[in-house]
Amino acid sequence: MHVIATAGHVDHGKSMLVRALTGMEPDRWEAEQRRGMTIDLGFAWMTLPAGGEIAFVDVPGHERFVSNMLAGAGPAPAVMFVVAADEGWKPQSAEHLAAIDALGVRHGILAITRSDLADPAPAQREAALKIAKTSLGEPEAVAVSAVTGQGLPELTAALGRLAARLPEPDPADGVRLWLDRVFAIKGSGTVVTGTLQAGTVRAGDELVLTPSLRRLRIRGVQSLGAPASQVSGVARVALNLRGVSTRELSRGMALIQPGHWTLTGVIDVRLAPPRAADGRAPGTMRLPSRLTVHIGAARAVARVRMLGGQIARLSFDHPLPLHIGDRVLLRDPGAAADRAIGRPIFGATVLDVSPPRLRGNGAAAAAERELGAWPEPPAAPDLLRRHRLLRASTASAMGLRDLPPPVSGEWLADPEHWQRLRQRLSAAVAGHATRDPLAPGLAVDAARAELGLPDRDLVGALAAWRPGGSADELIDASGGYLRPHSGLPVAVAKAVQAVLAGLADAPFSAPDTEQLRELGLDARGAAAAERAGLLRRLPGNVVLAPGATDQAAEILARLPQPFTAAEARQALQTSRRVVIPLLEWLDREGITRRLPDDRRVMRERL
Ligand SMILES: Nc1nc2c(ncn2[C@@H]2O[C@H](COP(=O)(O)OP(=O)(O)OP(=O)(O)O)[C@@H](O)[C@H]2O)c(=O)[nH]1
Ligand SMILES: [Mg+2]
Repeated sequence: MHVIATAGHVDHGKSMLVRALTGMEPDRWEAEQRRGMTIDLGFAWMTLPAGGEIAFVDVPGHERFVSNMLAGAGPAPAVMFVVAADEGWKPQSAEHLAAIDALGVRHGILAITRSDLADPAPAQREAALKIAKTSLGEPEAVAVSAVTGQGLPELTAALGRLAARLPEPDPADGVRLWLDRVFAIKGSGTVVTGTLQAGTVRAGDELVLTPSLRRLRIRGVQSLGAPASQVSGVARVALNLRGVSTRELSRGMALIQPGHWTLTGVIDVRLAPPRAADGRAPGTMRLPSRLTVHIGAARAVARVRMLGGQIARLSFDHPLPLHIGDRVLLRDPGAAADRAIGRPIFGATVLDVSPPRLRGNGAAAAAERELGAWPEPPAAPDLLRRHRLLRASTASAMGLRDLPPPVSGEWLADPEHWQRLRQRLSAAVAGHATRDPLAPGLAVDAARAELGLPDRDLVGALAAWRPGGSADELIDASGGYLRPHSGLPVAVAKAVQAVLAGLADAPFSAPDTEQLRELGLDARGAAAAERAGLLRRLPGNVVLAPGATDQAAEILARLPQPFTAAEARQALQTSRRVVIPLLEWLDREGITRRLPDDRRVMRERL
């Protein structure tokens, strides 16, 4: 199925043309029929000769009902633009075209109606010139008369060609159904309708209503008046909802598939110049501080903050379910209508649905510089550069696709930021090890806090990440601590940490062979640890922290000289088993000197 919205000035024959094509009455209200004027959206559909259906969303042309027009055109992927042969281009022709351009609609058809009343050529020429400057480009044009039937077969054929060109959205996409009608049916309860742009709705599915975030179950699905077990976009759909009354629902609310959308009250956008209006090139655009923003069938009041150039930050009076890349329409309903172009209308592309707060001087200008350089639509790498770290689920809900592989669990990282974080972590770990070599390492939670990371798992992932550079950047992590890489097998490194932890408070109480075995450090492991500079080994299976010998020398230097081995043992609060090899090592290193009576003096004191 295809959905096409009508557009065009009041009384130019939109509804009558839809009626002629479909045999259905789009003006549903008694008041509409009495006044011969469309007030609200109308719905009718036809079957193409080649098969397939076109559902029309017929909009009002009167300037008082532009809001209703936008609710109908907003979610429609294509438009049937109507200009009356006898009246030609009129203010709402211009206003509707500006809206279609602002919405970025690329597919359409130009119908020159009431061709029985005047030569359609001048109206067609003028309309084609105006339309050519917009997103619609050069649509097929057909002259018709709903009264005589002239041109209707040609229009039907052209609609078939248009339908064949329309892109097929992904039925697996997340559902966002903008409600455009809400009513009750005796016996089945509450029904809502809308233009489903993509994704699939099924009876039994649960959707989330925005902005209340209430979960609602679909009791039944209908499309074009017939029940269906499921319908994929693009389609007109009617959903029978369970457990909700019509009073709680209104046009502009949306039913969304949970997890697929970001409900946001603040967005950053790039404004598109209003080409349809006058073709003037934009500099820095000037906008009023309050505008009405339209998307789908919704509208909200937006506060506008220009960040510079064509980049603006919009804050809504109520949140909307949006994706990056969504196109929104902005207008100033209070502005005096320009005679030629109606009220000004702007299109804008959503660049960010959860923009960071702008803190301090220059933040707006910096944001403008960054966002101004983004492609349209922006992609995952652009958003990651701005947000640095994003959960994959958050990125999907933002509407990003082709996500890079996560750095840890759900986390995606900007590559440059990740590299910087890794450097900061290396520095923090190395710094900690130098300041406190006897400690088991930098605690993971301390590292998380120091780097301002949102998740402690990221610390482990950073530590394990191998930057392209040299091996001395490697970090060992175990037991909740980070240390500069020792090159030791994990088990040995762990045992060494346990030994060093035991020595932290009593640096000369070296564990004995039995204790070493219990801690899991054998002679080979100890030798490797010594080579890695993590331990000092002395004869007799004595292991100490690397700094222990210096520490011993300091303590011994404070003793009355010369001193005996027993005095040294007392001063160091250790045993003969440790003090004898320690003194012999100090002798060999030339730090102490052994006298003939077996006492020792510090060399410097000699
Ligand atoms: N002669 C002639 N009159 C037409 C034709 N199409 C529409 N009309 C007349 O034009 C008037 C307006 O037609 P509508 O179809 O209601 O126009 P509309 O564009 O839907 O108007 P709004 O919905 O109010 O914007 C009616 O009086 C129709 O009879 C046509 O092809 N030929
Ligand atoms: Mg009408």
